[in-house]
Amino acid sequence: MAEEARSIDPATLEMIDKAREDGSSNVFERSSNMKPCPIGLEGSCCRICSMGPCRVPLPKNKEETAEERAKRKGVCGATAETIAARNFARMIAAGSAAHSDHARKVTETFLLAAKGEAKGFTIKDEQKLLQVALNFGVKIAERSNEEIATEIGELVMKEFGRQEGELTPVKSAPLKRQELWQKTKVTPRGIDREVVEMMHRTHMGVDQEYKSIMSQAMRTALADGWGGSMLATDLQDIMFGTPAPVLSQINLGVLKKEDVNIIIHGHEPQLAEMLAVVVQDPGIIEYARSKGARGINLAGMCCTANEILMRHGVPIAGNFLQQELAIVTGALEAIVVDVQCIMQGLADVAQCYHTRVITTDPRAKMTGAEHIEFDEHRAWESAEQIIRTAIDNFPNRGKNIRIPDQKTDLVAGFSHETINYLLGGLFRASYRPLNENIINGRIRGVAGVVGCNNARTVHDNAHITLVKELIKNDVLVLQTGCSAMACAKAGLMLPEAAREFAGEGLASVCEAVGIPPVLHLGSCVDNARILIAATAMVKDGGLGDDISDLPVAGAAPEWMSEKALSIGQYFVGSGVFTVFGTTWPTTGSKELTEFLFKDYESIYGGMWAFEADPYKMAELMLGHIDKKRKDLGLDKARDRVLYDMAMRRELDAV
Ligand code: NFS
Ligand code: SF4
Repeated sequence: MAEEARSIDPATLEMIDKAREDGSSNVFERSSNMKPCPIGLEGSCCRICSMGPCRVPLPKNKEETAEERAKRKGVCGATAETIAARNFARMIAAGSAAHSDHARKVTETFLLAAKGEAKGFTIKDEQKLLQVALNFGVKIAERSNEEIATEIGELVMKEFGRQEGELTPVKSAPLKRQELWQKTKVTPRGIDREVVEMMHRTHMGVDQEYKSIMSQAMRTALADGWGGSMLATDLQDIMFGTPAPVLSQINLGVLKKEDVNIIIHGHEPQLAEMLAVVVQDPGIIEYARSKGARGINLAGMCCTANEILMRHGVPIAGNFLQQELAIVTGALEAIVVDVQCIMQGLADVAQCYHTRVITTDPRAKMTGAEHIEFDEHRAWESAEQIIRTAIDNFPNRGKNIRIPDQKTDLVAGFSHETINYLLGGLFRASYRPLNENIINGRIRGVAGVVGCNNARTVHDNAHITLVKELIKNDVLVLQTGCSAMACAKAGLMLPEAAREFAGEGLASVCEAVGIPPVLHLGSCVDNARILIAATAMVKDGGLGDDISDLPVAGAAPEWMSEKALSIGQYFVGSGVFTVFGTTWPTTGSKELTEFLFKDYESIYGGMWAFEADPYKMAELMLGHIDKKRKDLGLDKARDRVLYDMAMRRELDAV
């Protein structure tokens, strides 16, 4: 790929150039030098036992004869179907494990906070506490928040090791969906149990029927979406506050030349929350000044960034592919990381500059980085030590500093609770107005566009192109993760974007409610918020009685991580048509791919699709949304929409 085709973000392109001038490596350069293995890419390589690795690639450019097909097997006799399904299922298990281990860590901190053993962490959102207590059947009565929280924490902890029955949050799904999961035997029992069983069943010589493997993969993914991820979001909201709309800025231009710049990167919000508080401490600011800085500038990267953006308005320096480029500015004193999506390349890049790479989690260390462990028991002290380390590094800055100008305003903080409130008002919070506008056709449907960046495709391009196409066609877009960041950089997360980019119907609704046409719902574990929003739409009526009836669709146009596959799988299992871009990991088995793309619809009401071109991806999603509208008898309603003043007034009155 030519250099200029690597990203559509000018800040990113400027820093790729600077990295080249400075002789520093980066992900874009490395991806040019590393060709993906075509056999692994299609899921046709099995290396789960030492009789292999066995490669069973689909023959290229010719039809396979039955005889050739029969020979395409691993040493143990495993077929291409089994091999591709095992690979796919294991990726889902890893993704589910990542989200859920994040949830476990949050639960541990939550319990410490409830018991008053984590100074600085408290119960911030009482209303959410009571809501979750209700979900878990925890008695409220005269009990203190701390008592209630302790019981919730203990019950949540048990969800990980639960051996039988059903995960508690599964009961938040529409009834029809729960029945379908019971009937198809994919209701998750315990979070850890499903991941372990998936690993067992994909061990050499266990489950060797691809549909059966994929059935457990579904259960493992549902244990993420309606388990780990949902629980992480709930407990984080209780501890740190449920997000409400907040104005901030995004892109590398949020770094400040005169300040000590610290980026917090990764996924879990605990340390980031504490850093956001400690950087405001007058004593620590004074310390920064004593080293010649004007102040301290904290910014985020990847999903940790989304967490503190949503709750504190902390600016975002960039998404996944920009992490090394933040160092290349020469103005970054420290990049502080916890878990997930952290490139080991950071340590290499940092060698060319003064930046200190600081790992903080005992589960995630990095050769070439320094480790300052974050201890929840003494959260303030840990955060202060990290910030002082960054401040001490300020005088070591070189002369070679260039911070791109680009930064864009955005409004974030759209939790399910906020959407409910914005639409319905405090006293009759509901999704009714959204449903009504879908029914009357001003809004054609709702799309969740989520997921990563991927160096194998043009950075940010597919996200922005797809989302622009969707809102132009009156589809309200809900976003999380690095995808949200891409669209925020393009200015799509401002109320003004409705007039500029959205279709007439969607724009009129956004303007009446005062929201952007693209709503930022948070980090990737916050995809659970999309499940809850979809459920609320079902419960408010008029759009069928299951998520699979709704005119909605999902996409991850630039996915790269195993977590994204787990997310996609639980969306599909929840009844959502879900399209992934970039590459598709099961193309080595036509049968398995057909099963996921076609047969899944009759089983789960939702199915996978693959499409790398964002325009075609939009067409697929719109086609699905229109099909659902037709099934609901709403295709006529759309034609009748006229935008006169009477309708505007009626809309305002909703
Ligand atoms: Ni989601 Fe968020 Fe980004 Fe992808 Fe990584 S940061 S958890 S995995 S790359 S969206
Ligand atoms: Fe080969 Fe079978 Fe071993 Fe896989 S499990 S590496 S297909 S022998």
